[in-house]
Amino acid sequence: MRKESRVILALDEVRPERAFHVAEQVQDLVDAIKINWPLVLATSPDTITRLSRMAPVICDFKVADIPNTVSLIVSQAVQRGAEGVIVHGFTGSDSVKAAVEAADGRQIFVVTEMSHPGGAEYTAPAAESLAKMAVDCGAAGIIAPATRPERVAALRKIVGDLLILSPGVGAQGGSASATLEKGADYVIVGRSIYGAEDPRSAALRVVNEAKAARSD
Ligand code: BMP
Repeated sequence: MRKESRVILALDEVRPERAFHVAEQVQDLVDAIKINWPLVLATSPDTITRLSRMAPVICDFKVADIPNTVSLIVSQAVQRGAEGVIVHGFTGSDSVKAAVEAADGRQIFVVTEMSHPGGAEYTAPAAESLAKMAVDCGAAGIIAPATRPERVAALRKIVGDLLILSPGVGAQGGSASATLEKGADYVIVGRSIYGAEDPRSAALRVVNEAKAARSD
């Protein structure tokens, strides 16, 4: 995955034409495009391949299953052009290891503490051990909440130089600069870019904020 703007677009737009239009508008500004079930279900799995011609694609399928099923899902995503796949970690280390093996050199990201209010109920108390497990299983990185930047800082201490991708900027109230300053490598931004009247200008605003926040 590129590491230039430090901004990843979460393309949860479900109108196919609009989704591809947004992707075209911002493909050179973002380091990756993250897609989730809404767009895949509204279009087809071929969307992974189509978008991968514009930017690296992360399949946010939050895979949570037994190792065999995890492996099948990750393989399908990678064969269609995904550079990365997001999985849950509460399934246990055998499932996460199966994801890493099936990724065949592509990147696996493990969800730790989720960004929404409910994320504080079950995922927050387990976040440190999920992060440690991500390291032990050979994952490329973790997902940590931009809505609670102090948690990004705490999880950074556990994951060392693994990548931290942080959703929750904009629509969920998180700030790109605060999250990057606390140690995230990338912020993930959805609605405030794809839902904007001018997605390119909206993306540029986040990219400029990210640039100003970075120390390197
Ligand atoms: P938005 O910027 O519109 O809130 O989108 C955030 C994106 O990140 C969504 O695709 C959501 O599924 C994802 N996400 C999140 O918001 N919080 C998490 O803890 C994990 C996620 O993957």
